[in-house]
Amino acid sequence: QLPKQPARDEPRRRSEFVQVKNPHSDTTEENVLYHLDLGTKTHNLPAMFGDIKLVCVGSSPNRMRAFAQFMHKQLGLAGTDRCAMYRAGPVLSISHGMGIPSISIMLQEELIKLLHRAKCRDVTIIRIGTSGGLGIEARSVVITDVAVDSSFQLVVLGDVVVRSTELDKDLVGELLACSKEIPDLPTLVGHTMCTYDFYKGQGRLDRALCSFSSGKKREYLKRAYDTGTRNTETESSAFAALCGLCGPKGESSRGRFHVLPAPPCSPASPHLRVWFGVRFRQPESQKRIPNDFN
Ligand code: R2B
Repeated sequence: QLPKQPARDEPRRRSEFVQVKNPHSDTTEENVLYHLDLGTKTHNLPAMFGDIKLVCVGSSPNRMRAFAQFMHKQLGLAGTDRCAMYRAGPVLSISHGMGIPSISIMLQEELIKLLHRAKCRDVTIIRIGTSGGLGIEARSVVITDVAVDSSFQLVVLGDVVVRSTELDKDLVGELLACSKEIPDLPTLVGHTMCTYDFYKGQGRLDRALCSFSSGKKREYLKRAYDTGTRNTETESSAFAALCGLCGPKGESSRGRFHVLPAPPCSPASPHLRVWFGVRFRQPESQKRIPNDFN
């Protein structure tokens, strides 16, 4: 059984704009997005980014550059903009580093503010990443329906707050439908377990210091599998919670989704359809050592 998900914080306004939940934002004269090298006084954000519809985030800068180049070609665009992020027409491709602290800084404090300040509408945000599969065929794509950890807790000024980490069901369904159009790409929907640490959090034995047995590891991963978890990584809960809170569009697209370890697409939007056509194949040399419980 899944740990019970908390209710969403509050009913959201049916707005298609990306929202920030910050009572101080209207009184802040200037927003500096330090890690993106952008600011509201130095850049005309609506002119630069107001037409963005799809944001793809992932930990590796190289992967996000490759993805932006692919989209650039697919969309038949002439020029590229590039800073710490890559832009191909209505698609932004941004790396977020590894782990919750890193993705939280990029996503919450900067990307969401950027989309809000740029007055973007109808934006979909997708995380493309690698992950460890649990009891599934190697190289499968897992479309995350919910990100789980022991409980998604954030400490804000010393207080613990709990956020929902459910992702958008409609989009999950659309992605799955699109995956069927691509031969030889095993794709499934499952829960993604987000851990604070790639090694001990995911029961890995190939560590510098290891205090648990392989039996204990197997028992732990089997327990995760039994709750519906099909892969593990280190960013999804922050991703899901932040997108859920700031989703640009009422019900249908507020949750967004998150795909691991390779991307798919959706019949609903042309951008998603193109995106789904992309197939990142992990080179043999980068193949992960399976971390399975069998
Ligand atoms: C999966 O892969 C990376 C660690 O190698 C990290 O970003 C993650 O969650």
